[in-house]
Amino acid sequence: PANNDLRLVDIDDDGVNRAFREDVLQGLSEEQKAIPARWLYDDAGSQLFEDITDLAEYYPTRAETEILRERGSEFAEAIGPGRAVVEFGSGSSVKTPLLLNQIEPAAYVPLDISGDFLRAAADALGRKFPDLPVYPVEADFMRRVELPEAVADMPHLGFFPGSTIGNMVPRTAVDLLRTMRETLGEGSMLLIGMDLVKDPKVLEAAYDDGKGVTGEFNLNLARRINRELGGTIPVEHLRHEARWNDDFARVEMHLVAQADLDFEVAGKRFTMSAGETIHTENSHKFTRRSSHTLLLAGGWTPVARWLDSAEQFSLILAEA
Ligand code: AVI
Repeated sequence: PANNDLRLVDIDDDGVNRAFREDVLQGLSEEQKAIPARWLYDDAGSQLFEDITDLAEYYPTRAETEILRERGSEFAEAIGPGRAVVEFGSGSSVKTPLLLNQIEPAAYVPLDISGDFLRAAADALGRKFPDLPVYPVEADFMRRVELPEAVADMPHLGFFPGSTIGNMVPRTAVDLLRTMRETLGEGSMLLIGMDLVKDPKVLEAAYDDGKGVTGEFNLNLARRINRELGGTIPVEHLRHEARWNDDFARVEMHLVAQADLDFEVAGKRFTMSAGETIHTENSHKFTRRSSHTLLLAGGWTPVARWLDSAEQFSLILAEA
């Protein structure tokens, strides 16, 4: 149930990440073992995710970038000039300049929980757009954020690309959309990427690529547990699996035990029978209707929707 929640990072006295340990111990104790997907992103995991975005099978990044490149004049028309663009989780993305280039923004406010990412993103943007005021804010965007005074009176555009919303279960996604609405305020707009339901073969390939990069990304979580929590998980006996769950319209990542396993984490003993899995990620996929329903439940009214030429991915503009 707590799977795919994003919360503040919390380091205790002995340098162990307390929230990580609690999530892992709790998650491994459940009937269906499950660990929240946010723990996939340590340094190694973040690098592996960057590598995933270049893979032939992983279409979402290319599809969304195509929309941003090709449909800019339509965005500009629908959004209008003079907005402060507030990016939720500003990573190191190439997508932001594509948007900023088109819409004549008044300011750019990258929000990120990681100060390092934030400074890197702000510096890169500052070089590309020397005349654009940039106000980085180090914050957990799962909670309401106080925007900088300088942009308080401007109309806001939230930007949440990548279909990251799909990594949350609907209840958490709705909470986040409502929180974003509180952060951005009346009269604001939101431009959000949402990946589309499609042939399960295409989806499973996107999450189980031929080079095994996604497998490494998933297995890195078990390695991280061993590294940071004194774990003895026999990683060589786990296999990466991507599964389409049609009832919930999501791709799930699992680590499947290849034998009966017996291991320790943070001094506690766990067992897995051969074939049993640890569920490590959900990536929900949307239809036109399900994306609109989710946005409406979160307090946003969809006003425009763009797809890439292969109709694999959607970017939706909504208003508060
Ligand atoms: C970050 N997020 C949108 C990616 C996705 O597609 O759900 C994470 C990912 N997991 C495996 N491949 C990519």
